[in-house]
Amino acid sequence: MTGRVLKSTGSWYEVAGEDTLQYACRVRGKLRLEGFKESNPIAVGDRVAFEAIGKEGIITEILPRDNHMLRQSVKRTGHASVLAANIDQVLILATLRQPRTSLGFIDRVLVSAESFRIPQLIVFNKKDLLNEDELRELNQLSIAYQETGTAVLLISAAHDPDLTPIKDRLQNKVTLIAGHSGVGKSTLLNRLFPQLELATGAISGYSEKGTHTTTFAEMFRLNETTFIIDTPGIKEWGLMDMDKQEISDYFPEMRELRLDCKFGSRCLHLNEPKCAILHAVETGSIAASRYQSYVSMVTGEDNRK
Ligand SMILES: Nc1nc2c(ncn2[C@@H]2O[C@H](COP(=O)(O)OP(=O)(O)OP(=O)(O)O)[C@@H](O)[C@H]2O)c(=O)[nH]1
Ligand SMILES: [Mg+2]
Ligand SMILES: [Zn+2]
Repeated sequence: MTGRVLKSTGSWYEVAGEDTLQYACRVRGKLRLEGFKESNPIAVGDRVAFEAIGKEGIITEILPRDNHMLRQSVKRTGHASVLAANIDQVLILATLRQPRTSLGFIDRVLVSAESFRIPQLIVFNKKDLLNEDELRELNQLSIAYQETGTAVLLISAAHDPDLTPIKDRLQNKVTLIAGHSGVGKSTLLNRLFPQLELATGAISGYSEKGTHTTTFAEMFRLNETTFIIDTPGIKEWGLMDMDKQEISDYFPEMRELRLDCKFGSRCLHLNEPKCAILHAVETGSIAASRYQSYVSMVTGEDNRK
């Protein structure tokens, strides 16, 4: 039988079987897990073949992945673990306050998803906390992202009486929810699907930061064709395995323009002469903040605040 991994502890895996039942699985001893450079060979979202024995199972094969999202190891830089595999869309949950999400973070998640052509959706949460100036800032930001082709929603997960616009976008898909700790990922999921009863945490008044209420990624099957992956808050999103030359390909507003650069595909759009991207930044048709994110990715600087 085949199934999808909902949860992984490293030694056993919770698998949603194609028969709609759930199985606690172990990995067959001689299953070769070599050739994986990531620290976890089986990730949430993986499709696996397994032999069921009652409510338990033994995984005999990991089926090929359509895509995956990597998470940089906190302890060992240069190493990564697979956050989730076989995703249909990425929902970035962001906030201007409590905590403030950096634009660098948003753009890095967008670029990671775009490198697999995984559709993206940005949802700004906690709009109830914003004053008029901040709401104006948020509206401008939303317009800038919408102009690059990314869908944007403004919500208050805790207070909006009706969240159906966002619920509708999750139907019949596997959605990964990414965002800093404390932005309200689990709160949003509880509002949309009360049966989940996920733990949510308080924001510390002192640091305005969350305190990692969710500690590992977990996928939930909401119905036969709808899955959602809640993830632990991620502070910095690394870009693994990406060449400098390819990064502008993952900025939709740069993708076609870059063909007009004098140095063609060798142009990194930093200070080269007759660069079409630099020209578009000067005229304002590429947002300055997006270009700043691009530069920080190419030069390998830390995420901007
Ligand atoms: N004011 C306000 N607070 C909210 C809103 N949504 C969530 N919160 C609060 O933000 C805090 C953190 O919410 P969580 O859902 O635990 O955040 P999370 O993203 O799951 O955090 P981690 O699991 O640590 O990654 C809780 O105290 C929520 O009540 C909102 O729309 N408005
Ligand atoms: Mg959470
Ligand atoms: Zn260029």
